[in-house]
Amino acid sequence: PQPVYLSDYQPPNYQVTHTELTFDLDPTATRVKARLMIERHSEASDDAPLVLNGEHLTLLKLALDGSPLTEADYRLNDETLRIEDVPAAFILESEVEIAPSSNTALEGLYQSNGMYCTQCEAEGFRRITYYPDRPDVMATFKVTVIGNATSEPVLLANGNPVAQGALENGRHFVTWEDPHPKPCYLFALVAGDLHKVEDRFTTMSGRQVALQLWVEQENLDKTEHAMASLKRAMVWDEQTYGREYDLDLFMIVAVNDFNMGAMENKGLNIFNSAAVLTHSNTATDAAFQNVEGIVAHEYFHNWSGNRVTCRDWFQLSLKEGFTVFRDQCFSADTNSAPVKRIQDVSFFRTAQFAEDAGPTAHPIRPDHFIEITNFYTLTIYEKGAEVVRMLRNLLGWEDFRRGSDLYFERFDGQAVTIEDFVGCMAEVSGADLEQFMRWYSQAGTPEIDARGEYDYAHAEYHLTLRQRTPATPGQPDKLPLHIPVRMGLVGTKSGKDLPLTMNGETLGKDAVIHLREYEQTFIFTDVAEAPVPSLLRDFSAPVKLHFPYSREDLAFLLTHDSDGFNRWDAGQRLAMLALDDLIAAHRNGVEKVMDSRVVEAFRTLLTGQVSDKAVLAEMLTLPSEAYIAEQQPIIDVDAIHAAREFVRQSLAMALRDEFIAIYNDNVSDEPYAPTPEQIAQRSLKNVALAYLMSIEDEQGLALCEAQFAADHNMTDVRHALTLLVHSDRDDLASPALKAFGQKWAHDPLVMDQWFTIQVTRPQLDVLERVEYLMQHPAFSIKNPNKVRALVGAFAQNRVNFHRLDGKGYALLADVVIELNRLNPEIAARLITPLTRWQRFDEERQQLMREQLERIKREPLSSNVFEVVEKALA
Ligand code: B3K
Ligand code: ZN
Repeated sequence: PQPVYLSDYQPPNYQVTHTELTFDLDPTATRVKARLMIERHSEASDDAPLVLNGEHLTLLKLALDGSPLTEADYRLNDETLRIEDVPAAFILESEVEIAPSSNTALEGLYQSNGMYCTQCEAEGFRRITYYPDRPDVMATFKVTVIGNATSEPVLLANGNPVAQGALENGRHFVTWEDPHPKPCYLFALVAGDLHKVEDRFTTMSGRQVALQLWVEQENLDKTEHAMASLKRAMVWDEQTYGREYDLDLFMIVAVNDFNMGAMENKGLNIFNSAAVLTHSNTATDAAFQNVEGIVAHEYFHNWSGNRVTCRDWFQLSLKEGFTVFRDQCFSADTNSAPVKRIQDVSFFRTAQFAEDAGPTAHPIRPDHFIEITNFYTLTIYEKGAEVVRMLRNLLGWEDFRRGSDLYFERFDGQAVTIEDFVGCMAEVSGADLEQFMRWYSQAGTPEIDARGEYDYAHAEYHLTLRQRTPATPGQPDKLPLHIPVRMGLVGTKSGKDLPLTMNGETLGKDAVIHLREYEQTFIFTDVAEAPVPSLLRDFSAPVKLHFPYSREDLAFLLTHDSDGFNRWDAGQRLAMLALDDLIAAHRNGVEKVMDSRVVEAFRTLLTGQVSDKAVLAEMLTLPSEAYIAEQQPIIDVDAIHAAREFVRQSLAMALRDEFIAIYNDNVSDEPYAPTPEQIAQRSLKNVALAYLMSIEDEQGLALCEAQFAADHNMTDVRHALTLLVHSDRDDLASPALKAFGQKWAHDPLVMDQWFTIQVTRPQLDVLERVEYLMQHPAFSIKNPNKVRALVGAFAQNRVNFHRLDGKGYALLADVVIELNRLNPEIAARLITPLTRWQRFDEERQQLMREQLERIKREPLSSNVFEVVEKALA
């Protein structure tokens, strides 16, 4: 497979102005008729050939302006259909046959639980019909879907229904029209035995929009939260960005087999059922919040993605980075803003930093790829969102909003680039964003080494910041970035933020300084007392910041920093210092001793300094093993696990009574609601329970069993079950696990949780459980949710996946090899943990490489090929 380069971009020679499709559905022989109105681009040469994409299609008919074409008139291969000689404007008609029931890749038209659905982004439309499958070709669509009236009573596509009726042989049809020109990746079709929940929304200009959520019958009671989330998102986008919905109908459909979370098809969003269905008995608080965020994300794409789309797939972060930023802000406004930021950053620093440090590191705008599907990454999405957030912070909200208005107005109905977006921001604000653009082209996580010195005699504080970005594949040398560092100086006597003065200018108590050079010293004057600097507040840039804080400094910031995010981060840094010592002790076979300063810091937290319970729950949560691993030069899986367990148990023993008190104070029998208040209470209570269970405290065990037995809501039940299964008390865990599995055998989303709970336990019997559970009737390798819940979750279980006999790696490779044939997109994602081999000890490096080599010897999809090739480079 050959890479595509951004620098080779050429505008299309032909535009499709209008597309008419007719689908005659059949599991093994669906007929797709296309009627395309095509025009040559004014700048294209007269003899430019027409080249259409098409894969896995059987061509039955082809006609140009009504005249049938014969094989002499065109050239066909596995990927393209090429017609040399075409007029400046013409109608091309084609008919192809496809087989949705054998489409296990879940791209194009496929079947899920008997129902038909589509996934076209990025390049799936070429599996439906011959077409210029690229986002800068935008057409209006008219689509007729013909199906069996009994098995497919519901026939959906984008836009508004304009005609419907009965046909012979028990068949019927519905015709849909979408008046908004769109690229084909936003096309969607759904057909099946679906049931709807309906609501209404009145837009800010007073238009009525019908909202429909389509699900299988048994899921009708799981739609309320998604519908409520949708309405909140619609209001938020009007109030925050002035964006109104633009069709009379907005539909969401839930399907069980879906590669990603969801897809923003115009007017017809298709969702992985896991990303839309919730019920208090089946979904956790985290799932409720996830659903709210994804529903909002896909809805927000209607403007940031659909009305204004990407010129080419290198610009993917244009729509994804901006839309993630929008959904993050929505969730922050709807729930607890500090907790949302803490959770997002915590995930980002664990997973995106790891991606940046590995062999698949790439810029937010890559300059080449083999398989675009491999680039739906944390870098494109989450780092892209961090960069948009930096723009918001650099410009301030008002200018950012004016830039966004200009962007939507100027480029409405167009396919554009990242320069177009940033250009609008620069134009409205007058800001110089030239150096800032490097964030889009330079890969890797920048590191800032900070040093500070207080000069008593002159009442000055000197802060020196040095930046460097480590080399990444293909980018050995890095240029300095424009990094906004939000900061304060916290007085050690007063415990308060000190006024900041630089070069005679008063900056307030919380300011943004701009690091643009490799090294810069910032001198603050009139600093009345010795301060501790609070740097990178609210994670103002996606970087690693190092400062030689003492443990006393961190304990001080933990209680005095005015920035909630940095208070949390001080706690994490303090815990990391203790963990580092313990990891070293474990490696050296020295007895582990708990740092009493950490215990005292936690005691202070537990005895009432923090009023926001959700924030407190986050502050009491230790850095994850994955995050700790990211901080180590070489990952020692066992030492990390042992050190973290030691800290957990030491805290639990020292603060047992406090944890019991917290638990008891936060038990509630109120009816379940996914409100921020209830979620905060549950998370705090459950953090306390986890500490108690880490020492298998009798009282903790009793509370845990009671919480499971009370069966009040899935958050509490799942947490209690997880703690039991992850404890050494198999006598209690086994019956609970069995009861849970029997109770929910009919519900695939709950069974996914049942799988995950079992394969994330730390005991060393997990590999055998995975093998056993892969034979369970509720498991299917063809369903991406199942693969993620069982195999994906196992590969995150660090002590078990990284077993020294290499069996964990071999198991993952077996599954990758099988999925490479069935679903290359999921196969390529699943390899990720193996690609990180360079981070481990030599023995494990060797074992991981062996499995990568084994995969490489297979006949590979381009998806898996690209990842394995990079991993072994
Ligand atoms: N835009 C989709 C991505 C689907 C791509 C799958 N190959 C989901 C989202 O970001 O909203
Ligand atoms: Zn998106």
